[in-house]
Amino acid sequence: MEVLAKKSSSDDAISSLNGFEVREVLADTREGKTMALLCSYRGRDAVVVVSPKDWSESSARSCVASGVTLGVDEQNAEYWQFSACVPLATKVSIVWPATAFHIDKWRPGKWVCVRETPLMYREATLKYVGSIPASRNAWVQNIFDGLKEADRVLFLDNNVETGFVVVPDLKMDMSNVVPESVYLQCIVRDSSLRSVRDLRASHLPLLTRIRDTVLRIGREKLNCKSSQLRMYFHYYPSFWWLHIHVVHTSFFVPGGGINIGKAILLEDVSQNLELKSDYYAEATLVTHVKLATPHYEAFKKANIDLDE
Ligand code: M7G
Repeated sequence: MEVLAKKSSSDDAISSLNGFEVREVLADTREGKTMALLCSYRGRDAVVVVSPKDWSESSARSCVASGVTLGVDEQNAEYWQFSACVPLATKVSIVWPATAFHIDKWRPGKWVCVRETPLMYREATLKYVGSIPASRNAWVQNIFDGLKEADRVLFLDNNVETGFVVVPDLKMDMSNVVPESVYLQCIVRDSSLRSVRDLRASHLPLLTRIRDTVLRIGREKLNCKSSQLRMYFHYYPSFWWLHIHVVHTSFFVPGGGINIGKAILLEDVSQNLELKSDYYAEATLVTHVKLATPHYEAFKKANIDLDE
């Protein structure tokens, strides 16, 4: 596990955007108020994701209170139009050094539907998953080892078989925690569980305990009712270490994270496992994959025609 743990040294610490040079706009999702920029920083690639934190009554009030300089765009009788540069609280997420995996995640591309049979899973997906470097999951190991995000952890049970951690997702704005901003990750301790494909009826007690624990944390610590929290797996996930997304029903999830063919509700998974222990080992799962990514290439390599 030592190999996985990755800590940034103080030399690597990023404390300002000085030195970041924008090379390309990777994604422009105005709907989600997010821009992803490919930058160079100290000779290496960086993905910088910028999104305004909030546009609310208090931001409008502080805009007026700031006494900001106004340049007249247009004036007609008593009607005045201005452009102004107002300071806007902004969430900045940086991946540095960024690999092709991080850059491709943001770059727009074409997606194809995959009707994944168990055979396709074995021949293509598992081979792709086997090729992912262990370092991709370093951030998860760091959380379990208490090296990172320790002060944010809401629940931790380190039991190797039955444990899990509940922690705010990177997408959650921690500077303004209201029920509507709740986005948590619940990650199981057992790293041999990679996705829903690995789940069997024997995992039902774990899933039930996760559900009960998360709903209790929601109620007691985050002021969320059970009816306001959606819990779901991704298939395919980006990180193949089994985790459950826990998201408030009013949270705008960017990047299609709650699309059909991607999100599978925890409750649905539990019911299917109750009906058939190997449901997720045997089922054809309909999902999608982005063209020209290593996962897509694994299907090509296995001579599987995706009819794109
Ligand atoms: P996923 O289903 O594997 O992929 O979810 P997705 O990114 O396509 O949804 C992984 C989830 O983990 C995402 O919601 C990420 O925002 C979240 N996440 C990723 N990283 C690297 C971290 C991290 O370092 N800390 C926390 N707390 N969450 C992370």
